Amino acid sequence: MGYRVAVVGATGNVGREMMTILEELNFPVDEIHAIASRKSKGVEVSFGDRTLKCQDLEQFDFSTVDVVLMSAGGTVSKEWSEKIGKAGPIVIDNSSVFRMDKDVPLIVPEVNPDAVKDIRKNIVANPNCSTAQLVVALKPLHDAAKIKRVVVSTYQSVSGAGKEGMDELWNQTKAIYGLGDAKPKKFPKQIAFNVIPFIGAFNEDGYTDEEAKMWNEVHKMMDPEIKLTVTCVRVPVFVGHSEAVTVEFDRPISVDEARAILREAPGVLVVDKHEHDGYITPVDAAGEHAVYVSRIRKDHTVENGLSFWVVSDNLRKGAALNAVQIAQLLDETGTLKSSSGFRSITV
Ligand code: 2RA
Repeated sequence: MGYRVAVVGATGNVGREMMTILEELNFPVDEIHAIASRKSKGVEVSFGDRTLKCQDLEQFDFSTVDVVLMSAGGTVSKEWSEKIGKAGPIVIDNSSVFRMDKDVPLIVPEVNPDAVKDIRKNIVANPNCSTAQLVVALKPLHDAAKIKRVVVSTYQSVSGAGKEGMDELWNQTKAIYGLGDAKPKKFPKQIAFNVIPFIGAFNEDGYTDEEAKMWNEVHKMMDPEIKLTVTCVRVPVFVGHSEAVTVEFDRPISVDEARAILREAPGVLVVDKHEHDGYITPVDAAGEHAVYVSRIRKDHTVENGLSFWVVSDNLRKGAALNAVQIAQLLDETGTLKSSSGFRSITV
């Protein structure tokens, strides 16, 4: 018994990864539809060894599917996700539009799977890429020793800004050596051979909305009492977000204890030795499923503090993989209606 699945935004970075991961994780698919805007109608995308032609979002009858993985940007989600949810399927929405909606659970399956009980309008939100990997690492530690405060600096790859972001890094890198136009378009400043301490838009308090997303989403999924301060930085890396994280706990927790907790934690791989094969970079994490934790060490400046380095593939755990894992969670909990029309009771 499988499901009728639609992927909206199927030609984008994340949409393509969603197709790949549905296959990789053997999600029970009876039917699959690649959906995109009218201008991409007929564009071919791969699903395993099959080639699918994109169908037009405006023309597609969403009452014929059971689950929709949505990654077509905030404007499309705002217009379409609720309408699609009302037509019957559960929408797993990768935009920020519904993340703070009290009637929409925001889920990372390793962190707050029970939130599936809170689906009220057939939408589940997928968190921001930089939050997803952070909470996978923080949650098991918070369960062991309450987290009081977190300081995070992100090093976010250009693929977080979509294909245009990747093209800009590639073209600028070539242009700087004389092969074309190096003027920034997608990013506010030159990204090749540079770093930009700005992602998203400025808020009134001087933080960016990307930074605010991180504390809001951690509060919703984990604990509103945790204090977070965040600096989000774009770096000239194609795939893989990294985060330098410092955590203050309410009781002493040793490096060895933290390492042991993280080694057992779902979704986490600890790679932490004091040698050059003993820590992970975004290049190592690209194409992988895990959230890697390296460089765990004591923060000598506070009473109960640890610092560490968290890296993950932002297109995977930060987006497509988490969305497919949410679909698996919906399946495992009997929340999803299958193509036979059967819907078991939500846990
Ligand atoms: C970025 N957070 O990296 C975005 C993607 N969700 O730009």
